[in-house]
Amino acid sequence: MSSRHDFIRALRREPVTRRPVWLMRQAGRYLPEYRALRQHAGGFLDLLKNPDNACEVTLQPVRRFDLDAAILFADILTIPDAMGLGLEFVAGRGPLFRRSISRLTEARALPVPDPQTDLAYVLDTVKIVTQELDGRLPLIGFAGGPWTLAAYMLEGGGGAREFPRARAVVNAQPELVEVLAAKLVPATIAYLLAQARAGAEALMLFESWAGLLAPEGFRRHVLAPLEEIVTVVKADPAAQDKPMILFAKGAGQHAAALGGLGAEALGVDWTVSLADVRRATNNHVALQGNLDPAALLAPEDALRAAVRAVIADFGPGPGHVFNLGHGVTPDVDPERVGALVDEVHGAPV
Ligand code: 1CP
Repeated sequence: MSSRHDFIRALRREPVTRRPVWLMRQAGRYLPEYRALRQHAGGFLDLLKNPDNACEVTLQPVRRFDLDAAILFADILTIPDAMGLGLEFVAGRGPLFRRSISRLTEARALPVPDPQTDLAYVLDTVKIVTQELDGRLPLIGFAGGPWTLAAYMLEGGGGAREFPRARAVVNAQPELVEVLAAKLVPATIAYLLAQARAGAEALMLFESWAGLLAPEGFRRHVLAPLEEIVTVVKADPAAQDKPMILFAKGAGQHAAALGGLGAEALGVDWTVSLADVRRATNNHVALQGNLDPAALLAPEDALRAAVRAVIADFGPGPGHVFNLGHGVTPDVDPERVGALVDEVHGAPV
């Protein structure tokens, strides 16, 4: 079934009326209206777990800018939280869990959450947002990739960007990562399908810490679980016509393998060329990306030139969703985001 949304059409590599654009972390701290609501609500978790607040935050960027998709305001850490790890959010330190996992017995004892009960707040947000959008824009549902979630669960605390504990486990006790994946894969499948049933029109997996792994670990802990998720989700009538996007940050050299997992699109970070990824994937998948997020800190002329350079790098033909190579940072001036969107939409398709 064809879609009238350019975003969905681009993910299927169909012709578009203009190049679609949305930005990772388009909702967030760079928006004064986000900071105000967050303060009023009490904190990040009070935004996340309250569907009316989460809906409002989801809609803030699409009200302000002419974006082509909304992304559900939630977090990838909702699944480990629902497994009982206890998500906390400490200002200045980011997310962390009250409990971490260090033993096989602890991993084996983790429950697989039922999204209808354990993540009802997310599904309620999807329903409310879908109602509010009323078909004007598609909503992106998402989940974290199993490796990235496992890395947080093994590490426990936030702020440890290099994940030393998680990487030690990959080397010393890879079966612990696999036991976690055996819980996270079915949990993620159920979660994504529930979001699709609640109204999400595209589904994205964030494997944000894929770049930490050596090639063998990447195959075992990133490719294999993602393939299982994509295969099962795609086989379900609830999600058959909902394009999937895989974003494995720092994994540009694995583009060919990622492109063969069955998802319609790959998210691409800014360290690789879209033209190279297109070649590596034989032009069989759509690409989403990949402006360096720091370009939003440059003067407007330089930003607009950087946007045109990404578009030129992608080259002719359908299948490009413009995005950053990672999220909008809190220090960005919202006016720059407006200029970016304007430049993308003004470019020829
Ligand atoms: O107010 C605040 O300070 C909260 C900052 C914040 C926000 C806005 C966090 C905490 N999460 C979110 C929302 C969020 N997280 C979205 C919403 C939709 C949007 O993009 O607008 C999404 C898709 C995520 C996904 C997410 N959370 C990822 C994957 C994407 C990425 O950035 O790589 C990751 C790694 C997280 C964990 C997380 N949650 C929050 C922070 C600060 C982090 C990163 C922590 C770390 O670096 O370890």
